[in-house]
Amino acid sequence: MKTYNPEHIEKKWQQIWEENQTFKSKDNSDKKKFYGLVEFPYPSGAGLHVGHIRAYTSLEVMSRKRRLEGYNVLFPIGWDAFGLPTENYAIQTGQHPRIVTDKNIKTFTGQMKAVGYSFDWDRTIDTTDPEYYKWTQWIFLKMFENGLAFKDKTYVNFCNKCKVVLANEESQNGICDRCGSEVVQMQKDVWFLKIREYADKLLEGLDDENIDFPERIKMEQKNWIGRSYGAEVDFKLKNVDEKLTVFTTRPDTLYGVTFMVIAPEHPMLKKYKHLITNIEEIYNYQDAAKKKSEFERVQLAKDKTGVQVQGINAINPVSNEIIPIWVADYVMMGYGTGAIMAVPGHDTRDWEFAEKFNIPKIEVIEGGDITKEAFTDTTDGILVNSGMLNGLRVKEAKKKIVSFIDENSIGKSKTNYKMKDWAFNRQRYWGEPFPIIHCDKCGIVGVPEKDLPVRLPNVENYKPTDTGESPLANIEEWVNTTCPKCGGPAKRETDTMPQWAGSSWYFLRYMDPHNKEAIASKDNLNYWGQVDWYNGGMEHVTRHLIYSRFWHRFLYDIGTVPFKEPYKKRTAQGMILGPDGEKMSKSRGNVINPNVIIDEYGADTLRTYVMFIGDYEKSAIWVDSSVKGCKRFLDRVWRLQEIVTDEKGYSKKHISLMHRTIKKVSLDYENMKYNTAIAAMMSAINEFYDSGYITKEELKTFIILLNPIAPHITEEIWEMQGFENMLNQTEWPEWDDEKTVEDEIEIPVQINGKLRGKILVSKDSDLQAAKEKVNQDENIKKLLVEKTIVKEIYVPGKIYNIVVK
Ligand code: ANZ
Ligand code: ZN
Repeated sequence: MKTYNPEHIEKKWQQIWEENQTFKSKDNSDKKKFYGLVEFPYPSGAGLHVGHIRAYTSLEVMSRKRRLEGYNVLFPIGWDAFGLPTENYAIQTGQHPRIVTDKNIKTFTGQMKAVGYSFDWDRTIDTTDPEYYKWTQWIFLKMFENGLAFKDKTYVNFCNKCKVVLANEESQNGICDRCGSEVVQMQKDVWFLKIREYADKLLEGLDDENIDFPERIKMEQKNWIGRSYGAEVDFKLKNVDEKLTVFTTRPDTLYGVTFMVIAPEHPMLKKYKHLITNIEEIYNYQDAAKKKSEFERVQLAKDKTGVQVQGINAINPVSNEIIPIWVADYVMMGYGTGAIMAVPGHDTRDWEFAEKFNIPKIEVIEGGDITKEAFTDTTDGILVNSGMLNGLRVKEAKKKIVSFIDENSIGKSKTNYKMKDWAFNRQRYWGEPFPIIHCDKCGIVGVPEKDLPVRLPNVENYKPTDTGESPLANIEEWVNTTCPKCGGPAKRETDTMPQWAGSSWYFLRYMDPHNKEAIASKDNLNYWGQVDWYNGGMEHVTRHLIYSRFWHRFLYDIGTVPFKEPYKKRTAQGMILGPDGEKMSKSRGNVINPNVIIDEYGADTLRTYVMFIGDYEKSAIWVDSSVKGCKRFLDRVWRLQEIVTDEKGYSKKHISLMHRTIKKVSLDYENMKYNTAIAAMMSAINEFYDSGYITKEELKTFIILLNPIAPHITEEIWEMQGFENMLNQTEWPEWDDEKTVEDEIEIPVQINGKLRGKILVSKDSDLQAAKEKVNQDENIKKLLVEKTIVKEIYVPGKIYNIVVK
């Protein structure tokens, strides 16, 4: 028999699949459909890494299994190709980002094909292709027309190094996500998408019965949106006709307010500067706050800072007490009303502040010791020192005070969200141009649909300008245009969209990637429907998942797509760590290149190992020796062909092993327990070798089970064994639960206490049946010649003892 030569057979099968268009999905087939989606990669210069392999192989396995189960499968791939690394590379090397991108895409494509992925390559999309971004622009235009996109001046997180405005999510910890340098606040004109208006719908969608997300992913989404129920309460100012409105989730603690805090940016400071006697001190404090990032202000503010606003005071609307007002940077202008009622007895931040500035604390909920710390665990607490609320539990007190506030017009119930509107632009070149024109007469005007796409023009220099404007601003012949409304001179918007844009709807385009009239045809949208299973990184279950659910829900609301939620099921893989147990990185030198593994052992070994490496959802350390172990496993699979017998069907000895293995592997795949599925196949193979044979039918079933993981070697064995057609045209095997129970077992036979042989008996056979088997065994028969049997003891299922003289 020829030896197992992965290099040869892998190229051979990849070519056959390509020539036969084996994995081409058909639109609108009669078959059941399965749409498996993996996060399309950013084609960086570094090429595919083993993390990608782990991310993609899971749904690759599912897609191959579903095809064998009779489904019409859509398993597409594409390129999320706009973005900074390519642009920075273009700046450094003077090459056009288009050329850089095409080169990288070519590398990625070659690598993915070498792994043997069953993608439908005819549906490949590229977010930087004008035929694609035409529709990204179209969706933006629809949002603009529907009042969900607006331009506003605000403070933005700006990275001085990347020269780019960052979304809050991209500047967490006050540090630029991309380059790691510190983020500063800068006033800019910014496009916003009103994602907040969709907050309730996005929360609601998580409870949709068509959604099957793991609880931890739902939690991530909920926390990100951060809905909190509370009230806005008005505090009148003393001697000034003005009210200061606060947002509180704890209106029940209103009698415990001993001071108020406003954000340094609060407009009241400017409005009443003539009444404030220490205004200089406050200006200084404002300047200092400007230099801090939101993270420093909110998370790191262990040591509280602040200044009392001298000259104005507020009045508690229920107790009528005079309340001092402070400015402090732990209150953010961007959340609630930018002002709070401080309750040091029951809020930790307020307690630290009061402690530092010697402000009194009032206990309004019984149970703690507020001289030592804020008492915050108040679910079962009873109100005290609280006038009309005394004696009530927190929940009842909340209800009572909210209706009191309502009736007396001193405030109202209010829901707030942590999630801010989405700052939706960058001052960079390599992104989608906005389909927007600025006209002096008509204001901001959308580009007419017929003029889409607005193509990126060529520029000489990809560097953003020092004022933070996009390099597009320098191309006059592109910038200057005519207003589609009045025909007068006008200018194009020169910012570009953020990288999140193209990935917010790509799953729809795969359903009909070449459509010139629409995102996708109604027929195709109806046929493919929801993505059945979406797998990707845990780092994308907040922003990307929220953004794409938002765009999709909007498209549903305007009648473009026929279903509310884009993804039925979402899962996330764990990371692969380097052999040193650390995150793989170039600088550490612990990066494993998949090509090296393929060259040395073959793609099937790479795939097997990456699926065998550990719990799919947990991080796992790369171990070279285990890669070799996986190669040995495949070698043994290959050599099963040397012990194939012609016996029909499953052999009596292996029948329960076969059914057990089919069941285990089938269910484990469904539950993303690829490692235990492979382990079950490894132990089955040990049993075949122990028996010294495998029947043709057993081998056939076995290689079908292994096929989704190791498709090349299994197709080759299929062909060598002369099974009908190709493996990818066969059906997934079924199991019979009754046959999974082992009914024939091997038990030892002892003669005078010594192990002399083994017999195969049915589990519940009686002494008579067992005796028959013993008598048939040639070895034992020989040993009993001329001996007198004194006693025979049979322990069913355990042992057969013979005592002789
Ligand atoms: C009084 C109070 C008493 C509060 C108490 C809490 C505990 P979430 O759940 O995050 O919505 N707050 C309101 N606006 C703020 C802002 N702009 N910057 C900083 N803090 C702000 O929390 C809402 C609570 O955070 C509000 O309820 C307010 O403090 C504070 F025992 O009001 B609370
Ligand atoms: Zn005009």
